[in-house]
Amino acid sequence: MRTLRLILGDQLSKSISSLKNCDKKNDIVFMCEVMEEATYVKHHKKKIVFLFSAMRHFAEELKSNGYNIQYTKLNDNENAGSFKKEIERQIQKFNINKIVVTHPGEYRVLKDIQSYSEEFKIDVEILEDDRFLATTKDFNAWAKGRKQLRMELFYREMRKKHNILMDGNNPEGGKWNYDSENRKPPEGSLFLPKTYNTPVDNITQEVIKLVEEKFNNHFGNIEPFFFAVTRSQALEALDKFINERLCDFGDFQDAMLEGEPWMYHSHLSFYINCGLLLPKECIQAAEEAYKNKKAPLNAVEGFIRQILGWREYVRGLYWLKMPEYKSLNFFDAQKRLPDFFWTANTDMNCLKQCIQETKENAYAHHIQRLMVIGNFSLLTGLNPMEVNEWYLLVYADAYEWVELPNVTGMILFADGGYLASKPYAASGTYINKMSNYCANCKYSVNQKNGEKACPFNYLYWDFLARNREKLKNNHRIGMMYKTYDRMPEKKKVQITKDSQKFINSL
Ligand code: FAD
Ligand code: DLZ
Ligand code: SF4
Repeated sequence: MRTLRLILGDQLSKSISSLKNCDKKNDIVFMCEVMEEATYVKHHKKKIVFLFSAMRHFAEELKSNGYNIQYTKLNDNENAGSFKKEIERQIQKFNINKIVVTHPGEYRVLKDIQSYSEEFKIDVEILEDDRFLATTKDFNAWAKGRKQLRMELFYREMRKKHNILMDGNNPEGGKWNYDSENRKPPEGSLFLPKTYNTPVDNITQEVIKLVEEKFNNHFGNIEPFFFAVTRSQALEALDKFINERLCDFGDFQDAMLEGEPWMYHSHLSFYINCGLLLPKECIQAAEEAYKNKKAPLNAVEGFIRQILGWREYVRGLYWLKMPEYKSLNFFDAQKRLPDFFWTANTDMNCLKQCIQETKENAYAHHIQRLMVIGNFSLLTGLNPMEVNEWYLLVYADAYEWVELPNVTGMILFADGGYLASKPYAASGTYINKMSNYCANCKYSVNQKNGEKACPFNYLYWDFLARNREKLKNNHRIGMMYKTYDRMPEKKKVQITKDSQKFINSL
């Protein structure tokens, strides 16, 4: 009788709870590449290459550390195709009587794993994922009794609890949040360091061949492939960010430039989410840089807030609200995704750039996801199920626990305001201020109506008008109705007409 320790594709950390107290001689450590995971949504090809390569490298590392590793490759003849069937096969092969696994990141997978004890008549132990800084229990306790949840309040608690960027009982520098200093528009003369780039080794090369063969009809480009796939490479990527980009991260956090997908962001989400980096070590590295005067407080606080605040907050919210959260549709938005979400073939230059970069890199930075693609999805009333599926499959850092709250809560306001206090809706003016996209666009950002007008300009007002009953009492957006009401009737009719024409053309 033996114990099987299951390691999922986003659990590639040696300190993972499922490996604690492992009996290296007897226990089986099991990992598998399965068709079901790669196709339940048709993940970006680069994402599959990244994850399979990182899994294979991680398995090699565990093996050299003396663990008894069983690894099923996607193209192994006996591969049974799903977690459940693969587990069943291992139970029979090794006479397994107990499964130990760290809490998975997705509700769907949790339900699957919970069914094993009944189905296979074995003991299943699901352990806390202690790579997160807040347990789901901690989060639920914090959320209890609150009508609305606000990230900022949660974040302050986390700062205090973990003693991060604190000066005694007060926040470092006297303020909790330095966002007001972090909204600089891009400057043409910015020096942008290159993102982390590492040569492809034999393991990755083999995976690239496999993915080209098996997932040829999935979205996205595989090459050039430059992601880190091992722990030591991911640490180099962290180092590179801290030394080369963190100092400007804050100032240009919201800026977008044509042909510059990476800006001053960290590009660490792939590695943090699959376990190659731990969130805590990224936070500590940034805090250390502040203490050593390598980076200013607005940059360091901003970066730490994303990980200690937003990342932990969306994860807590996901587990608090699932499974209901997945079917929310506050605005009853029903429009299907336009084709250009797959081809980038649109005259709207901002969308063209962001979708093309997504296709090339399986990455877009936060403001591209939020204020360009997200804003468009909100204003045109795209169906939340379809938008969620798109975001889940196109980004190499996407797992449902982090993708769903960002899409349903943050961009679509489909939860009616549980995550965000108001919809992130904006006209073309915002995109023009924060990017240089409009200079190369067929549409004119300065025109408000008509054939040549930037569609965001009329869609913004039409969205507010269409959803008035649901939004009029929102104190953060309610004042916009006063502006709308002051518009001449003729202008309002034109807004509706332009918007209907545009939406029908999608
Ligand atoms: P940076 O800008 O350098 O930020 C540092 C780190 O903070 C990130 O690596 C990430 O771990 C964390 N972080 C920042 N913002 C968020 C956030 N809103 N939620 C959770 N963590 C955050 N992030 C994902 O990791 N996976 C997703 O599937 C995902 N989907 C998103 C969908 C939408 C519609 C939006 C608006 C945001 C989404 N995000 C997602 C959040 C954010 O856009 C990405 O984490 C970020 O762009 C990753 O790039 P980076 O590592 O360069 O981040
Ligand atoms: C995303 C993904 C993919 C594409 N493939 C696998 C796989 O073959 N094997 C595996 O263990 N994990 C994979 N994953 C990650 C899982 O989907 C992830 O563990 C769940 O989404 C839970 O967060
Ligand atoms: Fe986007 Fe409008 Fe600017 Fe064109 S004009 S790039 S559609 S914001």
